[in-house]
Amino acid sequence: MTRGLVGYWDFDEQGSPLVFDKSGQGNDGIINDGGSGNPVSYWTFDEGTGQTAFDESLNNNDGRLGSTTAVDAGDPAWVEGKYGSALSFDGVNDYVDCGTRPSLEPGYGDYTIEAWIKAIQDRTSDRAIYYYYWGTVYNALRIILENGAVRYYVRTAPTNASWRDTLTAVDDNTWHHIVATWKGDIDTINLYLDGQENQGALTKAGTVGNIASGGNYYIGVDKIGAGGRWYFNGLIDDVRIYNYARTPAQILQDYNAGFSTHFK
Ligand SMILES: [Ca+2]
Ligand SMILES: [Ca+2]
Repeated sequence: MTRGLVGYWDFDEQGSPLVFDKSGQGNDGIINDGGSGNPVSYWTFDEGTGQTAFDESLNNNDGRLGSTTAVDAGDPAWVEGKYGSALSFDGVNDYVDCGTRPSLEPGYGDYTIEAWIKAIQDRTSDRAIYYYYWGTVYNALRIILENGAVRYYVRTAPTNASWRDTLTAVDDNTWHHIVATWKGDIDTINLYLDGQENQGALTKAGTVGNIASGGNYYIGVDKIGAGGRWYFNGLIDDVRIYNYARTPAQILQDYNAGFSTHFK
């Protein structure tokens, strides 16, 4: 073996849940703070190869590319990402199936969905980025592109739903940081684009209740099979799920990769 530096952590991340090994050996770590602040799932898509998108959180909510663990038509492609590598979804049949995940189920509680996306222009409906459904495809929490804008939508019964769109379309083939926060106790959604609040009016039909357990999580599609058809068209990177509503200051830091100033 060649002798040299095999681990170098300078802890300069300032707010990231990860500590990066700057030796070039890839020995990155995730901070274990007892679970109060870190993501309950964190898919970096930095594998760059293979059939598994590993969850870097302590919950091991790993996702499978496509319909099987073998190479298949539903596999998104590994490409250069916002940070490291990312996954490219073809808008036709590509997705990641994250399965049934108790650690991601919010019940009545608060949560946050964050991702970097680079979307090809597509002024249609329901291009799914992150999706959880149970029972029927319409009972769901979802973050999607709707006519180019980011939409967060949650529905717990046919007449109980809340949704909100960003004011700005993001399907311009450049990287954008998108965030949706949900506060269950006050039935409120907030949307952030590139570190800043960016949202139209909140629409409510009834009051959203408990998000049932036992459903299925996907990245890049709403649901496979009957009733499912809405695939994302573009790149997705660095998807994080938190079991609380991140604050505007935390979201700005996440956008800036842990720093309070944006360098690029
Ligand atoms: Ca596959
Ligand atoms: Ca990445």
